[in-house]
Amino acid sequence: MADAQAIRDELASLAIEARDALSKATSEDEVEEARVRYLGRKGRLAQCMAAMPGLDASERPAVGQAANQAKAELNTLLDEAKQRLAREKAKAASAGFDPTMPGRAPAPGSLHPVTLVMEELCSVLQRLGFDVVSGPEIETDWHNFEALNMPPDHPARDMQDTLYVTDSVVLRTHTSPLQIRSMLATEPPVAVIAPGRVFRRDSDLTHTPMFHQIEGLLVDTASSLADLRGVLSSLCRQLFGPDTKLRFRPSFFPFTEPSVEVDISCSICGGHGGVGQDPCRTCKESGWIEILGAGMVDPEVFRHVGYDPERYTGWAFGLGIERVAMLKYGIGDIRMYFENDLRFLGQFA
Ligand code: FA5
Repeated sequence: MADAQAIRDELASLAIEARDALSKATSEDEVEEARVRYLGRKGRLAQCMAAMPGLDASERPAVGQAANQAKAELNTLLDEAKQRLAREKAKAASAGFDPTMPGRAPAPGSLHPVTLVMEELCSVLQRLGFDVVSGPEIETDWHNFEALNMPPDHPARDMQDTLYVTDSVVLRTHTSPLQIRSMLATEPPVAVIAPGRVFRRDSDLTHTPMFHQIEGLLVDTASSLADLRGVLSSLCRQLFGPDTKLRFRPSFFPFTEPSVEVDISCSICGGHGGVGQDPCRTCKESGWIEILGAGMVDPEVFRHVGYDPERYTGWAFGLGIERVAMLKYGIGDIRMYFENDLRFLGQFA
């Protein structure tokens, strides 16, 4: 038979000890330790409860009530100790606050060099009167190739291999499909530019599988290559300085006739082919660097979009933005633009 008085004494003394321990606790760990010791499954209160069935039936209600009171008191003591510690912690944190210290500013981000050059190109061309248009990066084969005179099996497709989403839908390989979309959407005169991302199966020092182009298209009744030259000269001088020279070389694109490739004098060596005694690696000592393809819109392309080739003439150009950014900032490896190294990207703010 258990001793009711002994249980009562134990309940009283565990309450006194718990009060003492919790009022002195200086950490959450110490509070938890006290909880386990007094209120835990094998703690002192649980031991008192375990002894209850051995009591005389007449004594059980009173001892049970005393045990419940002790339990309620222990819970209150635990809550108070936790609240006290939380208050002390908050006070300590605010005690270290110095309102005269400079704030911790978040590191400011900066625009990507490709974005900077794209915005500069767009703003110069918009001032010359071109409207900015955009179109899908996942493009139909017809807009990307066929309407631009590249039927299936045309050899020019080899230079622009890409991912096929279906047999007739591709990741666009250039911004030239925007020529087609713009002409289908409106009657001449047309003067648009189309900046955007394009995709090809390319990868080396000067080629990435994803890159950016800006397309330019002008169509009216009397446009000529001389106008194109004027627009491009003004664009390049704004970008690379007033002494920049322009060179047109004959080339071939299936959707322009005649076609040209446009070089600018090398901004690294000033067009001399070398810097002091050193040969210029950027232009491979030629003094010139290719930045875009261009030409007069092929009459066959006009037929595809329902324009009368007897009435209208037009020219178009497509410029690689990473290439221009490499020249402008003197970057030797195009892949650096896409490695996301903040030490590199932070230099273009
Ligand atoms: C074209 O893409 C034609 N659509 C351009 C054009 C438009 C011609 C309108 C006539 C009329 P090309 O494949 O040469 O042409 O690419 C144009 C420019 O994109 C190149 O001069 C180069 O600067 C850039 N370029 C091409 N491939 C890559 C690549 N993989 N990575 C980075 N830049 C590239």
